[in-house]
Amino acid sequence: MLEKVVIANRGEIALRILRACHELGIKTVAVYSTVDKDLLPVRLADEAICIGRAPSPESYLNIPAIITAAEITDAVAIHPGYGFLAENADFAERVEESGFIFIGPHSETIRLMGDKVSAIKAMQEAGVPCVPGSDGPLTDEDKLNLKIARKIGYPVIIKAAGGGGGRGMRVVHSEAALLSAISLTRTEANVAFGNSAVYMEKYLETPRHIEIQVLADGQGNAIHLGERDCSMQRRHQKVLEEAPAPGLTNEQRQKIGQICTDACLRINYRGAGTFEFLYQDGEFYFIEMNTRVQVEHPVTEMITGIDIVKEQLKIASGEKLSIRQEDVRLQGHAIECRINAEDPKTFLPCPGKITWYHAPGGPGIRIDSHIYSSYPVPPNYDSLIAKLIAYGNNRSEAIRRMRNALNEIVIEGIKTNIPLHQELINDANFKQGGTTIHYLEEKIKN
Ligand code: MV4
Repeated sequence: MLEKVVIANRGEIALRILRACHELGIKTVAVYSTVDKDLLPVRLADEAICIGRAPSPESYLNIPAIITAAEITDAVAIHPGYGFLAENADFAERVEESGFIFIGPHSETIRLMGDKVSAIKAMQEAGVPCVPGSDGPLTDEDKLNLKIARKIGYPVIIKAAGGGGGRGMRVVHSEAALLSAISLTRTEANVAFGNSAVYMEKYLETPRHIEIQVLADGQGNAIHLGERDCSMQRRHQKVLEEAPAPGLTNEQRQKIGQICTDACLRINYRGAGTFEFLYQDGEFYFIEMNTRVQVEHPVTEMITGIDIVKEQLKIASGEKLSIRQEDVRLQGHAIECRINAEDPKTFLPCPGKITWYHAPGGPGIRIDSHIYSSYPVPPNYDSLIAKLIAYGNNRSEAIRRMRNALNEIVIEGIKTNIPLHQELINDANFKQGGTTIHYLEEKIKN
């Protein structure tokens, strides 16, 4: 097993990784910015190294500082968590070149998936169903682009190859708007990502966002852990996730899961990964692959009993997967509410001191959070302060437990989106299940 790991992240995920390391007897090194010196993972780690000032470019995005922290502590591996450098292929490459293990896929895999055009091409070749589209980057030939769009059928969507996660996209409803939309998206993509490549897809109007969790050891073994439904989102920020996806049949799950594990073997994938799909009219359409552990991984852990972060560490240490597909049993239902330090009405971030914190409990309740009474939420980072996860033997039990936990939790001193979650958990359409990616934004309008 790995001897010592640098946790190149902060907040709840740093604590989550620290707990997994300590369970496996791995020593931990926390790295932190000056504003995070009192953070729980910093207190609990075996060693802690300050890597710079509060702004993330000076600390959590500071590649030389993080690699130096690994060098001076004699660590053997670096876990990037999510966000920050987690999907930065150059970081993974420099970690490898410096003689450390990057806890994630090979840097080439991260690079492949970071370019959405090459990711889709790889998936198409591996037999994964994709959205009908341009099958490659668009050229500057107007006539050809008009022809491609006409063949796909309007509406179409223009996406930046360097984008992802909702950045750099434009929906086009008619031929008259196509060419200007392509050139506008190109210009924006060039500014935002330094890459002007764009591609075209059929625009799906009422999809759900369903993603498949995979684990692969890079030694010929890959399994899937079923799916998560992440459709409840606002402006590409997920708000509530659940597993399994309401209404999906076991046959559908097995089929798409097998497609994903086959693809992992085909591209020699290593580590934890997520295949993101749009799901509409009973069909799956691949859009992107995430090469990191995701915020919402706990709902999958709750219904499988598998610790995804521990599996990441075991894979990184060179172990073969010890879980076979037939050992993966999906049982019950789990829901995660992302609790943010933000105004529940305006969604504006609301940093400040938490004057009182009471964590809810009881059967099936899990909280992944680094907060405590008197914790100051700094203004410099993402506003996620806690993930409240409720497990039940079925969806309605999970919902009832979540409702009770939301009534029990107390976070005073700052505004949070708990009131939004309380409203959502009682929402008739949510209770029904299977709402689309547009549901929450429409609901908030009213
Ligand atoms: C789409 C789409 C509809 N049709 N692609 C947004 C995030 C990025 N991962 C891909 N996104 C979308 N791609 C086609 N062909 C709609 C979205 C989309 C979306 C997807 C998942 C979750 C939330 C979303 C919110 C708005 C749009």
